[in-house]
Amino acid sequence: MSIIFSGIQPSGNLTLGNYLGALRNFSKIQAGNECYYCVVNQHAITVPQDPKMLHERTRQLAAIYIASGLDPEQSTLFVQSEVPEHVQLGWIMTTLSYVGELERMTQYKDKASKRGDSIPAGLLTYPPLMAADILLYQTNYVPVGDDQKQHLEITRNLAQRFNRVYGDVFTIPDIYLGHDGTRVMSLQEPTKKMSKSDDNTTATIYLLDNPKDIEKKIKRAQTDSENSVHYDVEQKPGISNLIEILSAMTDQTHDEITAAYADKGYGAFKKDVADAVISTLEPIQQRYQQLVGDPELDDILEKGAAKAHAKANVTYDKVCHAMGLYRK
Ligand code: AQP
Repeated sequence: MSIIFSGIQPSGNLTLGNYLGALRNFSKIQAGNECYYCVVNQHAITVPQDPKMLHERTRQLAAIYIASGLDPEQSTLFVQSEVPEHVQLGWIMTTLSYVGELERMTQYKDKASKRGDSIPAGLLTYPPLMAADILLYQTNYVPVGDDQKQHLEITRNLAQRFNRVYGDVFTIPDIYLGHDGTRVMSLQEPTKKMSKSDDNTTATIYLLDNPKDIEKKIKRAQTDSENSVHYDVEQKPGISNLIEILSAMTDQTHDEITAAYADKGYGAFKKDVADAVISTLEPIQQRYQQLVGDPELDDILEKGAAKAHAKANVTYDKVCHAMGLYRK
C-alpha cells in the first residue's frame, strides 16, 4: 500500500487538462492505497481571487473530485485551509528554500511575467507550500500533470535537505504520471498548456462545458493547412494536441489514430475528438449537478479535514521536535 497525495487549485473552472493530467488518475490509483486529495485554496490566493468566487469554486472543485470518480470512503478529501499544518510546514519549507532555486521555477516565471512590478511574494514561495502539502502525509506518489515535474523535483530536494540536517523525518515522494504524462495544450495557442486561468475561453475546454460549446471549440481549434492527421509536435502542434486528447480518451496509440484517419480530413477527425470528449464528460457533469448542492458534501469535507489533520499533525510534530521548535 502506498500513500498518495495530490491537490488542485480552485483558481478557475476546471479544464480538460486538469482532468487528463491529474483528476482521472486520482480515482485510478485510489484502490488499495491511502490517498489524500486536497482542494488547495491557499495556493489559489498566490494571485488575487474574488472571495465569493473562491468560496464557490472550493465547493465546486470538491464536487468535481467526487463526480470524476473519487470515492470519499476510500480517499480522504479535504480543503487545504482547514488543516493548519499545511501553512505551518509551508513556512518551515520556505526557510529551507533558496531564492535562486525558486526564481528558476517555470511556473513562477510565467505567472510573474504577467504581473509587472507587483509580483506577489506568494507566487515565489508556492513550491515550498506545495512541498509541505505533500511531505505532511509521508507521501510515496504524487499524481500530477507533466507540467508539475519541476515542483516535484524541488519537493524532493527540500525533503532531502531537511533529512540531511535534522534526521530522517520525510519520505521522499515520486511523481506518478498516468498515460505517459499527457499534457493538454491550449486549443488556440497549442505551444502553451491549457490553463483554467487563461482569459481566452475558446482556447480551453472546461469540464462543465455543454456539448455544443465543446464541439464548437474543437472545430475552431488551431491546426495547419496540411490536412493530414499525424503526430509531430514541432511542425503540427495543434493536430498533435488533438491526437493526444483522443489518445488519452480512447487509449489508442498515436500510430493507431494516424492510421485510422489516413484518408480522412481534419473535419472528420475533429468531430470524433469532440464526440470522445463529450461522452467522457457527460456522466461527470450529471454526477456533479447532483452533488454540488448536497449537504453531504460538507460532511465529507469535514470528516476529510479531521482525518487529514490527524495524519499531518504527526509529521508536523516530528518536524518541530527535530528542529527544536518546542518548549517542553
Ligand atoms: N494542460 C494540462 N495538461 C495536463 N495536466 C494539467 N494540469 C493542469 N493543466 C494541465 C494538472 O492539473 C493539476 C492542477 O493543478 P493546479 O490547479 O494546482 O495548477 P496548475 O497546474 O497551474 O493548473 P492550471 O489549470 O494551469 O491552473 P492555473 O491557471 O490557476 O495556474 C496539476 O496536477 C497539473 O499538473
